[in-house]
Amino acid sequence: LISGGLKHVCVSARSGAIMAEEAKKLAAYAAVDNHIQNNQVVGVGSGSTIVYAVDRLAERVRQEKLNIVCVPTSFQARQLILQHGLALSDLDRHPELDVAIDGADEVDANLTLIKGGGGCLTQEKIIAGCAKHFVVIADYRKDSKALGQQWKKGVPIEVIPMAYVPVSRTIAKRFGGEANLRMAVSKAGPVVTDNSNFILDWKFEHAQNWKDVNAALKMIPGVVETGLFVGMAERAYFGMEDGSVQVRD
Ligand code: ABF
Repeated sequence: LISGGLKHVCVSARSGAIMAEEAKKLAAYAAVDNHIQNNQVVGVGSGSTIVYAVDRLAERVRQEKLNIVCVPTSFQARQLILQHGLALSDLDRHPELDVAIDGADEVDANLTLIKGGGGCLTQEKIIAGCAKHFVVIADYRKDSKALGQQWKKGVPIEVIPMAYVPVSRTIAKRFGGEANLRMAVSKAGPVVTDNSNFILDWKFEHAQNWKDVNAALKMIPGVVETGLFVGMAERAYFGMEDGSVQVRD
C-alpha cells in the first residue's frame, strides 16, 4: 500500500486509472456515507472536493429524510448549502458540531494538513475546532509522507493587511524560506479573505516540527491564523487512481 499505512475501504478497484475529479467524488461520498447520521450538525468545508460531499449530503437528506443542520466554513460553503436546499446555521446557534468535513491541499502521514489554498483557512480551522470529529476528503494527489512533497505553494498564513510586510520579514528571518503576499489572478491587487485580511504563502525550506512552528507563527503580531492543521483531523479519505477509496486515521 501507499504511505502512512493507508487501508483499502468502501469501493473496489476498477480497471484503468481514473481522473482526479472522479477521485474527489469517491472520497467525498465515502466520508458522507460513513460519518453522516440523522440529527447531526455538520461543518461544511470549502474547495472543489466538498462540492461532491454536499451533493451526496443533499441526496441523502432528501432520500432518507434526515434532519441535518449545516454550518459553513466560507462564503462558498454558505452558497453551496443554500443552493442544495440544506438547513443553514452558524456557530452562534450551533457552537458544537457533530462532524466537519473539508478538503485539504496536502495530508501527511500523521494527518497534519496544509489548508488554505482557497484562502478560507481561518474559518475552516474554527469549524474543525468546534467539531467532535473532523474528517478530510481528498484525491490521491494530496497524499504525502511529509508536508511540502505535494503542495508546492507553501503554507498559507492569514494576516492583518497593515502587518503583511513585517510578518513576512519575521517569518523569513525566524523560519527561513520566503512568505509572499498572495495576489489575485488578475494581479490587480492582493487576495482578500472572507475576513477582509491578506494571505501570505510561506515557502519553507525544510521539514519542521509543525506543532511548534504553528504555535510560533501564531505569536507573531498580525498573524490571524495559519493553514497548518496539526492534531485536528481524525481521519482522511483519499480517492485513489485505481478507483478505490483509502482511509488514514
Ligand atoms: C479548502 O479547499 C482548503 O483549505 C484547501 O485549500 C482546498 C482544497 O481544495 P480542493 O478540494 O479544491 O482540492 O478545503
